[in-house]
Amino acid sequence: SVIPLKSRQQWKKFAVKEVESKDDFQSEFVRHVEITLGRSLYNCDELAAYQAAARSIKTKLIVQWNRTQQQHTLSDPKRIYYLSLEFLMGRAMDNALLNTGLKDASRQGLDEFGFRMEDVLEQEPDAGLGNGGLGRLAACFIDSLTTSNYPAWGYGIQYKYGIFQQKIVDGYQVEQPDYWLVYSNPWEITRREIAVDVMFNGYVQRTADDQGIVKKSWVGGDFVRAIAHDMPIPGYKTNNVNNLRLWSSEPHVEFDFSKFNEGDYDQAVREQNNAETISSVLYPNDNFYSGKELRLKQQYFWVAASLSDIVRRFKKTRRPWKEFSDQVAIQLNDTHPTLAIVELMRIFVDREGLDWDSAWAITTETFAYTNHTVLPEALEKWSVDVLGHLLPRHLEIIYDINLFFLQMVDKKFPKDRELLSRVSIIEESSPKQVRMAYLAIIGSHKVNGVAELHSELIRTTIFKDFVAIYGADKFMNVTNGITPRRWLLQANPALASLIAEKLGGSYDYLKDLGLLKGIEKYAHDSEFQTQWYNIKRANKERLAKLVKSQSGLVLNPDALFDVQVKRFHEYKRQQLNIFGVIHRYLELKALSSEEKKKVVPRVSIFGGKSAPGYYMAKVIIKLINSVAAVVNEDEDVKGLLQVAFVEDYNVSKAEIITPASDISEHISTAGTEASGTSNMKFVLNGGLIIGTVDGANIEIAREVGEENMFMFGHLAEAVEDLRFDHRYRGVKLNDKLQKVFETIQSGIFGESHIYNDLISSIRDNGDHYLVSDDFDTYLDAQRRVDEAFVDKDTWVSKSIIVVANMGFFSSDRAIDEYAETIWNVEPLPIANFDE
Ligand code: T68
Repeated sequence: SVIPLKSRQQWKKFAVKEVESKDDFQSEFVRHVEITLGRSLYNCDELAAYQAAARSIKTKLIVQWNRTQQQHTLSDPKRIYYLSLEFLMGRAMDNALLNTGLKDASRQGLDEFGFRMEDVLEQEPDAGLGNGGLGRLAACFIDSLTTSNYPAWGYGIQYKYGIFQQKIVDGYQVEQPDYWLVYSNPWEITRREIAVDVMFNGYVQRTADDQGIVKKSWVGGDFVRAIAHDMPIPGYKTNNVNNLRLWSSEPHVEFDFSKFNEGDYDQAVREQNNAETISSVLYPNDNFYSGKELRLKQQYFWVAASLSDIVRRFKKTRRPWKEFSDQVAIQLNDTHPTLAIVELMRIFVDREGLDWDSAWAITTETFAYTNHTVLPEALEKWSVDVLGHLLPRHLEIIYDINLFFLQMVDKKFPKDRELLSRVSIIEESSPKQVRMAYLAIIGSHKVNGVAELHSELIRTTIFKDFVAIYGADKFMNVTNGITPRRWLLQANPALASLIAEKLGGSYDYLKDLGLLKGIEKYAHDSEFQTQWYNIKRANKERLAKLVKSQSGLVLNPDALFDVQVKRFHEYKRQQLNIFGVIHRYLELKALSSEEKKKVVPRVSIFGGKSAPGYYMAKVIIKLINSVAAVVNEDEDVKGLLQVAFVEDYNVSKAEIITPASDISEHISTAGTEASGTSNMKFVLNGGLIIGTVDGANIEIAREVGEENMFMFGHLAEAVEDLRFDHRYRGVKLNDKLQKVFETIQSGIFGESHIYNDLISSIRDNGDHYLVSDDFDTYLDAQRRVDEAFVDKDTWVSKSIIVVANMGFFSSDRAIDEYAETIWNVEPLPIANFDE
């Protein structure tokens, strides 16, 4: 499969020319319009322009991708494999242009052909292969892995339908399918030759060898084929191009003609459809586990294909198995890929003939697990029956892992039966369940949380017993981060440029975010403040344009923009925010016209999706939209209060919304938001935060200074007692919240029965998320926000100071921490060499 040495010179004469200049770009562009798309200059619309431009840029990426992979093959470094069921990539084009330095050349090129870059970029559908923070974290991490020159692969699923598109109809969320591949994906290479056959069902066969040793093998099941789709991942100013490999499912045999000829057409088609169903849709739940069999099928399908690929790559090096974990680090993004631990044991023991103990030692050295939540309803547990039916051999291996683990525990803590039942991988309930988080811990050498408080909480609550068993060193923290390339340079080019100017004309800070500190000394420089303010103001206008195009609502860009955009969840407490808005509305209506003159105008902006089956979250969305309808039409509060709901919040809308906030809300019940990452994005763009003492808010406050944050609410330590109080003494509503509830019940926001369950969940059913407990201090924090906003100079100086101190929250820092403390890998820069 290799071109012979003597032919290589000839080959190189025709080496693909990299796209570097405007002319290169235009030449590739025309070729793609005419040859790839079969169109002409008489028939080239913006969509065609996007598709041709994307393919032209991809040319450069692929050349570098090939070079990177070739060098990795030669130097054979340890590779990082990031297994994530979600990669919330958003759009690829602007990111690729900025990373490769082709933006100006291609802008000019497009311009000369009569296209505006902005319009062409708009043609790209978001790659919405994720729900929220977890999926976006994977996208930021793969960006940082590449930019920092780590040899890394992402593995995921190429869902045919990404996260649904949200429409708001009569104030309610309506879901529509997100068929993002309609015009195919110009960024990927489909490699039909890289196909893995994945088995399901079947049974375990036992055969004895000459010495009477029983060998087990899994046989007799049905096959589904996994096909590789590769997305080249460019880094910022580096030749390193990593790979994101996404699998799609297909029937194993194209079509069962025997069934077809027997006249069983339906059955033949059904089998075809069943196979394709596996990769057809992303499950739309965030922080919630639903236990559907198809989801388990997705997990094994993806895990089996990815591990087969990883093991095949290792085998090509002809190294002994004991070197596997020196060459391979596999990071489990949550428990979704936990079956990989079991699959690797099956490969080692059943197929490669390793003894159990050696196999186990290598396996645990290979894997590490990241936990993203302590919410009990989000922890994965698969029914033993379902798992055993789908994956009979894997269930046996899980039982063996559990047996050896419990024996070890029993040795360490003799006769503690309670402990054994608490930590057993198998929950002895009916039906019996496999606790995936426990399996992930036992099969990994490191377990990490995603912010300091969260990592402390997993050590002291849900995984406490495992700390006693393994010692505290196995459990660590790596605070999340975000990529400053997408979330500053791409989302806010004007601010990125102003900062570069102040830092001596260099964009180096985008790779070394600590350098931001250098702008702090200009925080009180009035010319700099004006430039800073004007950029924020322009970003607010850009957001106002988006809102107007969606709903017709015209926002006042001089008002304080107060933003809460994230998935809808009771723990994230959008209800607290909207109750606060209703309170503000009532107060404003009671003011005299003299008093109104002193009010700080405010625009409350919401956005986010609810899981389609999450009733309470959907009620909250309806309430927000209904409040918006009333407030925006009320002459009494005109110019003082507006409420906007941005439909279909996604990555590309986040790029417009994030740079436009004055204040953003991160107001989860303390101890529930593992980290949050949008908090970091807003602050990096000069927005201040109103937030609870939760997740990464705490570390942000430490870095940027508490005096520059608006913190409120009960602490995590208090939560349990407050809930206990609610249960036994009932919930006390203060007058203001009581008044808000009465207003809702008066029917001015639509028939009051719509909101009965929302109100009762707080007033009558224990207020699990402590809305009543935090309402007063929330209003007080909002009052402090209003007061601070009046003094423009101080506000802008705070905005500058917080940005200057955000260096820690780059995902480059997070990835370096993983590399050093978990994976034990070093960067490997790619020379711009030829062979
Ligand atoms: C988020 N988790 C955390 N889960 O909520 C957030 N869940 O605090 C954290 O910053 C982020 O992870 C990154 O660490 C999620 O986004 C999910 O989306 C999810 C998806 C499937 C099943 C369960």
